Amino acid sequence: MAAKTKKAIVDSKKQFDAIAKQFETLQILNEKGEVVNEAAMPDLSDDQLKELMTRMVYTRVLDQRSISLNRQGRLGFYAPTAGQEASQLASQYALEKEDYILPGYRDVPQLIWHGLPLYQAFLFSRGHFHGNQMPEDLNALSPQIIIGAQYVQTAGVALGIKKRGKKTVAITYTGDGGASQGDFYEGINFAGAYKAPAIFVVQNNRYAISTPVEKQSAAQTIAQKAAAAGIVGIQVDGMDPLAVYAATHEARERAVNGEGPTLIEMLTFRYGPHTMAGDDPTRYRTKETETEWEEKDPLVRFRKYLEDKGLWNEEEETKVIEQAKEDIKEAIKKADDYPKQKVTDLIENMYEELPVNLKEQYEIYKAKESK
Ligand SMILES: Cc1ncc(C[n+]2csc(CCOP(=O)(O)OP(=O)(O)O)c2C)c(N)n1
Repeated sequence: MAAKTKKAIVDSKKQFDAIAKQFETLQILNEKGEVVNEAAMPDLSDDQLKELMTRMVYTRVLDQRSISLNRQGRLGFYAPTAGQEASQLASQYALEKEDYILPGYRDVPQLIWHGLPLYQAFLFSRGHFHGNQMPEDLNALSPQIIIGAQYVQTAGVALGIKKRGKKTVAITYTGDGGASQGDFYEGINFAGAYKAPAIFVVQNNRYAISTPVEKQSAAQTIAQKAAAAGIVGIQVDGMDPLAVYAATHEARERAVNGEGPTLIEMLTFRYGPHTMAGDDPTRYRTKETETEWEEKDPLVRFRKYLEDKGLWNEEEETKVIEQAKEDIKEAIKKADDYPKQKVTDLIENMYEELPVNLKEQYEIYKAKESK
């Protein structure tokens, strides 16, 4: 006899709705540049607000120039950043100099603003080992290419910081695709278990190359994945520099106060292709989607906000653009003048002690290079 239908033990709709409610998007500055959440407003001086705008404008120019340098064959690997300036730069701006950054391949701007000289960023793009040699006073690892790996490394770096009793944090960045990787879960879980001072950022730009985020996961938000690791999770409007700054600043405070890691999902968009290696975004997203996101542009809304406060104008912006162009010209020249990478450099930088087969090859190249 068939059992009588009972009321379901789990009300799945109720459960999903409750989760969605907990992870509502934080926004402070709307698309028109109006403050919509005064209570969450971060404590930034006028000079700091202008500095953040300066960095975003400068980085947009750097992106445009990097794309054309790549097309001229003067750069190698390049992952465009336009659209992601708020999520990248306002989060970095909430850090202190001693904090560690563990970036992904698209996160070169955060490294630059944390202290990586521009010419080294260009050498990184060219696959030169010097582009991966972080300056002594720069607490950062070079950009990770293996999707998600930086999450596990960040848990380790953050645990190291904790064991040394330092009041600093380790921050890492991945994309929405990265949040499907095993390393993502291992990293947030480990850091959560040890209450390590880590900030895990997911820049949800809606596509992992051509795969839309909806196909990556059944979860309604990426932020909610924090709950399974027992850590704080928050979703922010990643096109809003003030929301990004506020969420990262608060996550940093929590981390240095011994309250453990935070997972921050930033809703953003990359305007360009995934990389300059040849994907064609028109094959996986519509013009309407692109326009919809361009209307959320972080520079446009922040410019409007600052202009209304009398802190920004066209002249100011032109100055930043000209400065960026000049710096880029100088840096690319410095990268061009830097000694070419030798095969022996590559081998020396890979191994502390060479395996026998490489020892032989190393000697052969050493002899060739000395001619
Ligand atoms: C472990 C691993 N698998 C696959 C790849 C190839 N790959 C490079 S980028 C990418 C998509 C990543 O998308 P997402 O995490 O959303 O980051 P985004 O580039 O959009 O910032 C993939 C699959 C890789 N680099 N590493």
